[in-house]
Amino acid sequence: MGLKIEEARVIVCCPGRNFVTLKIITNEGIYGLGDATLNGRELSVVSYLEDHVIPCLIGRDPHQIEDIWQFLYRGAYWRRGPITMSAIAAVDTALWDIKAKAAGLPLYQMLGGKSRTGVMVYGHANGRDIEETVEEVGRYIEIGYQAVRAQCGIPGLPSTYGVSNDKMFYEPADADLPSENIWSTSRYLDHVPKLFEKLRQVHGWDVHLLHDVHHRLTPIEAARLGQSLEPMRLFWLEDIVPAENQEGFRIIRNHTTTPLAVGEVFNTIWDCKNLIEEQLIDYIRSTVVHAGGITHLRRIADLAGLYHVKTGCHGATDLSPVCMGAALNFDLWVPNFGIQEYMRHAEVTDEVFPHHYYFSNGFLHPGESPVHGVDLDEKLAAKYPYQRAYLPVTRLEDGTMWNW
Ligand code: GCO
Ligand code: MG
Repeated sequence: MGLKIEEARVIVCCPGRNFVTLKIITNEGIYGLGDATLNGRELSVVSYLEDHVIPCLIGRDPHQIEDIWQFLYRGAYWRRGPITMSAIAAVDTALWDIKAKAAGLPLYQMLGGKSRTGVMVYGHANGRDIEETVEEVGRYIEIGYQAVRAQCGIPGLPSTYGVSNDKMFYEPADADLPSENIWSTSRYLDHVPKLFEKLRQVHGWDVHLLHDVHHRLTPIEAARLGQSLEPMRLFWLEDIVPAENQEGFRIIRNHTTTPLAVGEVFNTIWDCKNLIEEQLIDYIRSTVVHAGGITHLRRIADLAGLYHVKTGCHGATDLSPVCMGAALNFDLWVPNFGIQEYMRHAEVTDEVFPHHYYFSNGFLHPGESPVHGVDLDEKLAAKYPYQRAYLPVTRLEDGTMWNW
């Protein structure tokens, strides 16, 4: 009779933070898991899956990954967008998981095998001021990281993106209603170069340093920041402007050789087509859960490869271990791999999502188990029900709404 999708359900839990997981179960008992977490908008994806996707899956052959992907994307008429693409990603990831399980192979083998021995990751160091941030970068280097993202408090601003009390874990979705951050571009642009000068003085040139601007600048301001950081040789400068206007990157590119990374909020290849084809960026940040799963991310990576753009998948804690497991298999295979973000999950998250991937000497390894290597303990998950949590919003010092 062959393999058939018999049942699919969505599991929402909050072990430390909210996660949405799709479980697809087949008539032969093999099941697959896919991450569908969209930070601050979790329940919209749940509804999309339960009300509009799952009814179409029952009875299908789970091996037909491409056809099911096309059915959910092309067949929906209303295409793209973060809710739709996260839902499609969850289905796609779960189906790849099933295919790998049925074959008895690790997922990276299904994609074409290993292109490298491990996946270089970067960690998140942050501090309230330069001194504390320099110390935190040192801690990451000590535990083996070869690449570290550095974020620092800005004098005169009460809070800043990326700076938290817990140094190994950062969760920005911190309130029942959006909290408000205050932003000043001039204070920021004056401070950040001082941080990286100090980091190079203290930690030298062997460590890769990264920084996330989190969509706060305009192209010409971004160009100035890129220029001022050139002597500090960053691995990348991330999300330097909001990227709806892909052409805006030409201004930045014309002024600086600091490498640019963008794309964690992109959902499809159309969001980065011009950026890639015009070689306006160096790293594409899209990842499995928000960009339509492995099937679509592979298309983005292949396009990027033609234009010397490497991958740098998003890996914040709001992406569940299921996404991380799938991303690591993808990273191990993808020929134009750059780096993988790795923000450690809370212990309780790891307990709910037992997994085979492990960190060693600055690299993550997906493990050799068949499938993507991540499971979900449903009984334990049930002990952590959903809690509404919003990402913050940002205002300028005069009260104007700005990009968070
Ligand atoms: C990153 C990201 C995250 C996002 C978060 C929002 O580079 O890791 O910018 O920190 O803010 O994923 O949900
Ligand atoms: Mg980012």
